[in-house]
Amino acid sequence: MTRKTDNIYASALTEMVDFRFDERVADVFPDMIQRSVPGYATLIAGIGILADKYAIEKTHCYDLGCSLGAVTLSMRQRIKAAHCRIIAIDNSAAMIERAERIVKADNSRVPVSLRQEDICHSPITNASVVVMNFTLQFVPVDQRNALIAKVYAGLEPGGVLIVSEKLTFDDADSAAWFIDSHLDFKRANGYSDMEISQKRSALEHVLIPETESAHHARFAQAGFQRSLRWFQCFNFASFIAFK
Ligand code: GEK
Repeated sequence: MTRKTDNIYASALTEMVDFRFDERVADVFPDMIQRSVPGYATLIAGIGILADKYAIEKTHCYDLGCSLGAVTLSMRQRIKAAHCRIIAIDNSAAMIERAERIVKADNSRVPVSLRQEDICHSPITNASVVVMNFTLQFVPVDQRNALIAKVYAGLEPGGVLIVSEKLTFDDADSAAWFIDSHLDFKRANGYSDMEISQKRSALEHVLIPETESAHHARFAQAGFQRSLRWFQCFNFASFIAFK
């Protein structure tokens, strides 16, 4: 499949509207996420390995905010536990339509259910692995505690939650260094300064990053016994929390 180039913010926009996961974004998504999220491919592969490590026979593995299903496919191709089902959820119709075609074209054994739903309202049951790969950052901040608490309640003992997020930093010097380095990463991947700045404005009220300590505190508050940062590349990190 040829990868369409993301040039959504390449020409000057007269009016700035908040970023949405619509048809235009879904069409260029693989290119957009690869060029914007440092370490994305490594993360996807790593999540497949972790899913295989923690998947328990006859349980559900969730991909919350699945977009085109990259995490779903990685988990599907790795999980060896018997009779697992992957439940992949996104509230964008454009993403789910495309994810259905992509998952159909993959012939791995683990069954997949795709659902167009708001993850804040989705039931989480009988789960051994729950993944939110760059999704929590788009959930309104005042709904995040309830969502993580719901995931905790839906996990079986021994189950894990994997959360990848863009991070912010309490100390202004560190924050500036990471933002600047991420800009260098995007420039190195061919984004112009205008594209970077227009995308930043579009995301300003939509993607709300938090600090690493805020994530660990939320996991602990929900009841998780331990959480670790297992991956970081520039200001993008992934955590695993253990029930
Ligand atoms: C990947 N995990 O390729 N309910 C359901 N879906 C949501 C919600 C919500 N409340 N809020 C946002 N989304 C993917 C990448 S992208 C990250 C995830 C990014 C969905 C939204 O529609 C989008 O598809 C996804 O979460 C976030 O590993 O673009 O930076």
